[in-house]
Amino acid sequence: MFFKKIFAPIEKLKSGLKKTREKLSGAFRFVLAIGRKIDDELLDELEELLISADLGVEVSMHLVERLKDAYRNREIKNQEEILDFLKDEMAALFDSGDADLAAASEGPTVILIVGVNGSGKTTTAAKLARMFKQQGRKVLLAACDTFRAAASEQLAIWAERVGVPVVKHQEGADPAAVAYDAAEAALARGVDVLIVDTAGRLHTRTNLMREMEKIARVLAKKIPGAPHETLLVLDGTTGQNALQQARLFNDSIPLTGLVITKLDGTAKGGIAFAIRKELGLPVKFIGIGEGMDDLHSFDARSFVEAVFN
Ligand SMILES: Nc1nc2c(ncn2[C@@H]2O[C@H](COP(=O)(O)OP(=O)(O)O)[C@@H](O)[C@H]2O)c(=O)[nH]1
Ligand SMILES: [Mg+2]
Repeated sequence: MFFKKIFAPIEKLKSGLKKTREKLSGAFRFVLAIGRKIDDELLDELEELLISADLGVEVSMHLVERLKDAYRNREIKNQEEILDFLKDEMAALFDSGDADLAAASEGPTVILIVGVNGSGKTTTAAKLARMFKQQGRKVLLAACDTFRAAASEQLAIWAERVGVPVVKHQEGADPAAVAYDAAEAALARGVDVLIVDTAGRLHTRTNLMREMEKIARVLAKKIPGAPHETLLVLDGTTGQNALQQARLFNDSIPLTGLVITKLDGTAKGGIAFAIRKELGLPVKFIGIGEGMDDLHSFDARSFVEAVFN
């Protein structure tokens, strides 16, 4: 197996998602107070609650519709069964096997990391490098954020902590040239995984998207099928804004999955559902802390349990 998924122990997940859980479970207890009848008023309140928990209008309406059907069909008979029903439905919104990573059939597997400035790309690249390294893979990092000198330096510091080499150039260098060198080095050194960190800010959005395209093109020329994964990193604390960013990137470059970071610092964790449903892109990893072991493979069932229990 190329990559073994690393799930967070449920206790760690629960403490990481504490803020989201406090917001959701408290509100649910209120809406689903004991003895309430399932009627339009309750369903309206529930829908509002789900929307306010950043699940998005589409997901919230879908869940409430499913609930209505289930009540009509007598799959559920009273309000005490609602929460479990919703948990099952939410887990079902994510397909299983989602968190798998594509691998090259031979030669290096290339993972391209994209996202806006500050979303957690560099940190995620390093955490991923660590995961692979711990699984005995030979890893190389590429510092394609040449927009600021500090960016390459930040990745280099992480690389040293994690114990993997990094390819970097001077500030202002062509990021595609870094990608080129990194791909060559990956081939020459027999690397298993090349993780490419990129810039999240340029003079214009169009420039940024063009740069991502160019990096991907250069990688593909050197390594067949590369990038095998293009992961969009989203800052979970930005709620609906993260959804906007996801749309923007998804329109410009073919994404294969999402990483939602900083879920430890927010009550807006419900955004994971909205993003999953709207973009149809799997959430592959979640970040629940700044440490190098705080990135975890995403599992819908345990996410739902951690958020609602
Ligand atoms: N609390 C928390 N902070 C994170 C997480 N991921 C990244 N960060 C922090 O977010 C900030 C920006 O991260 P960085 O990787 O530099 O973002 P980039 O600009 O996209 O490369 C840093 O201070 C990181 O430590 C996370 O999962 N949880
Ligand atoms: Mg960065």
